[in-house]
Amino acid sequence: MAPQLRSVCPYDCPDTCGLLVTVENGRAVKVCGDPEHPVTRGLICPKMQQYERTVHSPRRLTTPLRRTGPKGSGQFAPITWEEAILAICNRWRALSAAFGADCILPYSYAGTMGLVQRNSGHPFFHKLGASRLARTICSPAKEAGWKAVMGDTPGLDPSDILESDLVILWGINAAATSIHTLRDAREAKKRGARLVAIDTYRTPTANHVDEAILIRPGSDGALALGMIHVMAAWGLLDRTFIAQQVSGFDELAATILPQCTPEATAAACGIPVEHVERLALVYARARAPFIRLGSGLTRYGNGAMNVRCITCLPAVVGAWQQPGGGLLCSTSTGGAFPLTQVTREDFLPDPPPRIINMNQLGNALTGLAERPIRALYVYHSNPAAITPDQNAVIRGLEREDLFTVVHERFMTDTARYADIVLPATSSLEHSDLYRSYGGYQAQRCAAVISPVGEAHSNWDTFCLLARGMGWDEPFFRQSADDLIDRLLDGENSWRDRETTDRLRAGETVLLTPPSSSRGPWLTPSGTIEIKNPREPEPLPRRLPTHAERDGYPLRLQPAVTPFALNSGFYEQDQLRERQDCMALLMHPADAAGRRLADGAPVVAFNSLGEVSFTLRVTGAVPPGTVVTEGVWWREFIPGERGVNALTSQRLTDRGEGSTLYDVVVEVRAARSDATGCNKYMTERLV
Ligand SMILES: Nc1nc2c(c(=O)[nH]1)N[C@H]1C(S)=C(S)[C@@H](COP(=O)(O)OP(=O)(O)OC[C@H]3O[C@@H](n4cnc5c(=O)[nH]c(N)nc54)[C@H](O)[C@@H]3O)O[C@H]1N2
Ligand SMILES: Nc1nc2c(c(=O)[nH]1)N[C@H]1C(S)=C(S)[C@@H](COP(=O)(O)OP(=O)(O)OC[C@H]3O[C@@H](n4cnc5c(=O)[nH]c(N)nc54)[C@H](O)[C@@H]3O)O[C@H]1N2
Ligand code: SF4
Ligand SMILES: [Mo]
Repeated sequence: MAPQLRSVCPYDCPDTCGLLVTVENGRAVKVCGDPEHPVTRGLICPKMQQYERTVHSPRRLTTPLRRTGPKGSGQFAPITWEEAILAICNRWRALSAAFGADCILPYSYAGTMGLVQRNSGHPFFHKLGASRLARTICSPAKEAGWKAVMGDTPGLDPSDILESDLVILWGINAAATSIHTLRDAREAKKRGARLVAIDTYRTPTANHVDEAILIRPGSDGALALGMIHVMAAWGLLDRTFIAQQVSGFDELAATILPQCTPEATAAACGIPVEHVERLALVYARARAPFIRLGSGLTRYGNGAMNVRCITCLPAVVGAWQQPGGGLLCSTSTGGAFPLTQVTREDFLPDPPPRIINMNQLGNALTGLAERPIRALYVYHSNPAAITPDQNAVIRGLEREDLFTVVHERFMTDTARYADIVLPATSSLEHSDLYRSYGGYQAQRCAAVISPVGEAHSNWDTFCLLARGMGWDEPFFRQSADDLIDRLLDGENSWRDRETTDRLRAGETVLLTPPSSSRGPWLTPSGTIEIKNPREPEPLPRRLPTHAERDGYPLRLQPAVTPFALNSGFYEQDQLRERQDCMALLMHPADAAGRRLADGAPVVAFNSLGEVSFTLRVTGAVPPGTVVTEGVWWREFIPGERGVNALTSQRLTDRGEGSTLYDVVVEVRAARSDATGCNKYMTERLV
């Protein structure tokens, strides 16, 4: 029988599922969930059920390539690795000598979440003296909002949901993005819990809950403060818990809460007054209310403040005292492994080079007149598709004088603009150590097949580049497994010797946070800080979003699809077909007002750009909001631009995060010659 080998899902997903891979004749032929995994217990999402189709896709890049046509044309010719490394290092040496090494910018994010492969560019670029990248596209505002109230208190164990009697899935599309959270929430429901979702449209998660509350984008802070107002007015707060463990409530009550009436809240959130009151009542009366907070609501100009307001809820009702009660943003297991052994901050020059915010790549490539970026190295990220303000990013990538290298598994929208493309391994072809950010599991895994074609892993590529630069540090002569060993050196308060030995042996382990998620609170005052004097805004309050000042009538939500992960998985035809085509979901009243019919080709536009979609008229979105799901590859969309041509480079209130959901647009019919469905669908129809 063909062997089944253990691996871990490498994608940017909180679940970090255990996998079993069947290998035949050196090829992965089947991938399924590992039933012995203590957390994920064999359940994996549709995206990964045919991972072998990604790994052995005919679209895989198998050799290095050199550009032969205009930038963006996708015309390339194969070259050898030696030629590629020589060309890159020669160019970087010349640029560094002429302009300083900080004219080189690395750009990476989360193609793989393994601790070694994900971070393996850091030591290289630190030593090179390249510009640094602030990797803040995902959810730093969530962390900032949590931290403002709870300090360094660790996140709850997600399995606490099972003991809750009220689970609120707040701004999280768990059916798509966290299937094990949904599994546990549904189990809690079977045991009698009520499930509520708070979102901006009816996502697939809404099918599993007792009540879906659809609010105006970015109004969550208002909703949370309104709930506190109602609970205070009705005498439903836990005054003893507040007196003993919370600071700043009285000031909140005196200065902020009076304006947060149910009427003002309902108006801000676009829901009836009774819904605000009912939610407050249900929350206050629950024995152990559990809030699972997603990231969608944090990607706004007021994102961190919204999280702060919501984080006050469990404090004012004392939910933290009950098993099953509380709030989970994410688990941060950063302390478990000495990551600086990989990132090597000590390689940085003194003074350290400038930092470029990844959300503002467009500005960095087009607007730094004095010290322009002259070389870009992209690895495990697809900025031409996923980064806000796509028009600015692409204008930058089109610059003839920008030397761009892309290390990738596929010919992505970004790779099309490269001068040199390097083929990357998939997770089945390299070793790594994985830890979850939605739970406490960690696991080491080795390659289960040889690299496809001439692909190299991120780490191996940086070792080749280090050699090409003529560096003789022993650090760059190690293997990925040597680095994993370093991450597992010694024990610490997260993992004792036995756990560490089991990790070394490739078993899944559960890390133990060194302190409790239910207090003592790891804040400077030792209390839950509703008032935080170290914040520019010491008290939570209602802040406006960016886009409400922009003057377009419809809120746009660039949401996720269950059948892709950011711009990943579009290489699998079957998954892409399940997404139909790049659609814009609109409420019937908004469509009627614009004389637009279901299936019509439409264009959404704002001051940043315009994007073609196929209209889907549906009651799943409330009036005033439009939704598109997925980050499509350019070759499968009706127009020239994807949804991020409409999103902006503006940052969150705290954390310098992206504001991808803080967008407004207007929508019109497309010119009559535009095709309504994507090219791919059209091809299928003819
Ligand atoms: N299938 C799939 N899984 C994924 C991903 C994917 O693309 N596809 N992406 C992965 C990544 S990188 C991440 S960060 C996570 C993100 O996973 P989640 O934390 O679930 O975040 P999002 O899907 O961005 O947003 C969650 C929900 O928030 C809603 N939302 C948007 N704005 C607001 C608001 O103002 N208020 C409220 N209450 N809700 C709002 C959106 O409609 C969406 O349904 O998922 C990961 N998993
Ligand atoms: N409109 C819109 N924009 C979004 C989002 C959204 O929901 N909507 N989500 C946002 C969020 S939350 C995030 S986190 C970002 C994600 O941004 P990215 O992390 O850039 O996301 P991906 O689209 O997954 O692109 C990762 C790329 O890495 C490649 N890859 C995978 N493994 C490896 C490897 O081992 N080595 C190398 N070299 N390459 C590898 C994959 O082929 C893929 O093309 O996007 C953000 N942008
Ligand atoms: S994407 Fe998430 S749910 Fe799907 S297999 Fe990977 S870790 Fe599990
Ligand atoms: Mo993300």
